[in-house]
Amino acid sequence: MRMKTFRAATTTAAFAKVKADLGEDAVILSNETITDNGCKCCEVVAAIDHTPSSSSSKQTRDDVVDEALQDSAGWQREWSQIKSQIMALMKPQIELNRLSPKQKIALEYLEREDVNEKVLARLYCALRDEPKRSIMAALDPLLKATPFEQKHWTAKFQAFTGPGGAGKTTSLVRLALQFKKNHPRTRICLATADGGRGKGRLVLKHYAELSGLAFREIITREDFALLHKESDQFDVIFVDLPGLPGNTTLEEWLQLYGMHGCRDMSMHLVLNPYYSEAQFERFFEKYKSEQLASVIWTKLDEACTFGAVLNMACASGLPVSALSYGASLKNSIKAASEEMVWRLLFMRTLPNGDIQP
Ligand SMILES: Nc1nc2c(ncn2[C@@H]2O[C@H](COP(=O)(O)OP(=O)(O)O)[C@@H](O)[C@H]2O)c(=O)[nH]1
Ligand SMILES: [Mg+2]
Repeated sequence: MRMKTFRAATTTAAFAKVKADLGEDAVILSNETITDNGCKCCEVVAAIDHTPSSSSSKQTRDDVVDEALQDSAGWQREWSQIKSQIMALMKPQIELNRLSPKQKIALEYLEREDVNEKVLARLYCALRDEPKRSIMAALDPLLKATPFEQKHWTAKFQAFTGPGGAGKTTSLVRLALQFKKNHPRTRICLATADGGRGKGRLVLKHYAELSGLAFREIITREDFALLHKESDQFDVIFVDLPGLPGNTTLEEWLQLYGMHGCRDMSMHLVLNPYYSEAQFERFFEKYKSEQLASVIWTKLDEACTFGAVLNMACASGLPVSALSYGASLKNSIKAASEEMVWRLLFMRTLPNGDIQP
């Protein structure tokens, strides 16, 4: 048996080191938060029964590329066949002449705004042969908003997840400060699980100190268990989660940190509207979780179409809770309403009234 100790700023980073060095079969013997040179970090002791095989090192780079392409080419061919068959089945059924001229214009407009084919097909089914039905009547059931206000979001833990750079830390700080402004006596804690020494951690710490909010770090599952135990002293705890590395899914990450199934937690997925369709599909797989409760859209000021907001609402069934439209800390995020989203989609109007070119 080979035993080795790994240290890293976070549990995720330490586990990644274990995987890279000892492989998938490594057994974790301990996982603790320790202090190293005055900084908190995670120490994992792992062991493996055998020496990892080095057969892969005999492969040349060309072998590896060939092997990967062989696999993916077959898979991609199959997928694109399925996709084109589905589209071929659907397309002829979308007969635009079964819509009124007004409905047709609305559908064509939404297509230009990057509303995807699945959503357009649903709208078409709701409108066809009903020339008097308004586009809004068909759209209404597809998208809901639950404004990010204290009365709507009552769980003790409000966690922010999503890809790196999406605007999680920024939105979290802005929304926490809004809670504080609207209800000054609320006992708020800002907790970071995003990298022991990362920039997000410093931002959160800075604003917590500046605004008299409590601050906690979550480096291992022990830290979260501890925070959970002391959670009675806070009314709300905002948790900043990291962008997840590699193939790690949100569910796996939550299991690792003991947050999986935490009943008193609402999780908000932070996204930008200008990712590609393929990227959205990937994020959808990576971040899907029973614990997700809403989507927060950020960087609206940098987007030129907003179809993604509707696409995501239809695919996930999640309400939109906040809309962010600027890098500055003040006046750049609003608790979402359905009207705001429709203005965004149909008039390219941001929640502050600015119109996107
Ligand atoms: N233009 C614009 N920039 C934003 C917005 N929200 C966040 N940012 C910027 O995006 C960058 C990444 O944000 P951050 O909160 O650190 O992302 P995280 O990695 O998801 O935590 C920062 O420079 C933010 O100032 C927004 O709504 N509009
Ligand atoms: Mg961050």
